Amino acid sequence: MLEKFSNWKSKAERENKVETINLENVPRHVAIIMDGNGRWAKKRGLPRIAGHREGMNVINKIVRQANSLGVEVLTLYAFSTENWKRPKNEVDFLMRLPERYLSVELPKLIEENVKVRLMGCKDSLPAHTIKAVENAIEKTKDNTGLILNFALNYGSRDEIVTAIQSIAKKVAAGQVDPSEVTDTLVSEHLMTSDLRDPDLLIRTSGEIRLSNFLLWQLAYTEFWFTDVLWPDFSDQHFLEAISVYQQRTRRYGGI
Ligand code: V07
Repeated sequence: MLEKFSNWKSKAERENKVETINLENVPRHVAIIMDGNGRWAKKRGLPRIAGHREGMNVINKIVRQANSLGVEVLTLYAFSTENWKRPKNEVDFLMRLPERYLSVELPKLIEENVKVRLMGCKDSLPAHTIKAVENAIEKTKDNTGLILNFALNYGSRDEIVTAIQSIAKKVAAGQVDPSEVTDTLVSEHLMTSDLRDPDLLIRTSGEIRLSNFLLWQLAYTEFWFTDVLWPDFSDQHFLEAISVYQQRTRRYGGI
């Protein structure tokens, strides 16, 4: 798979690829499962955390590219509720990444009109992590460009359970009739209530599963899987994903 992309690295070819993108039919919400960081490190005899660091560096160029293509929302799966099971040193390192990322990138995100958002259960996140992210949310709240939505301590079944509990309370209190529990009402109780459903899901590193990510929201989404490991993911791969998305959706008239 890597060989397949290696000949795309020349500037001319890259520009050629950009030309094949129809700017009228860019997916409005792209969600990414950024997988393969540990494997990338292992292949090089490096500790897993080196892979996470490298993976973090890839985010910038994808954010910039998504923003310039006119993508409205980019949702990145940074940490799942299952990731707590990893070794403590790895979890501690991961929990420092939002601060590290934002200490360098926040000024640029502000400048580029990007709006930072957080999706997930804040309860068990360290205070230093929440503080850094909330600062970024506050500083970018009036930005009108790309919404950069980080899924941190996110799990889709938990999200759906919480939504059901909250609806059930309203039903029990007589505020909602069971017949009023609809697709729309459920969507309104999810963490993504004010975002459209993803148009395109990308998962790197060859795993073909959802791993408890946005189960409800991905009902009609186009999926694009690649063997490329997240630290090796490039602008070219992102364009390839969008190009495939466009080929698949063209027959529906770009709706
Ligand atoms: C994390 C780097 C990317 C690859 C996937 C796992 C490791 C950026 C953030 C982040 C999160 C929130 C925020 C700003 C940045 C991040 C974690 C892991 C836990 F507001 N990368 N990254 N957070 N990785």
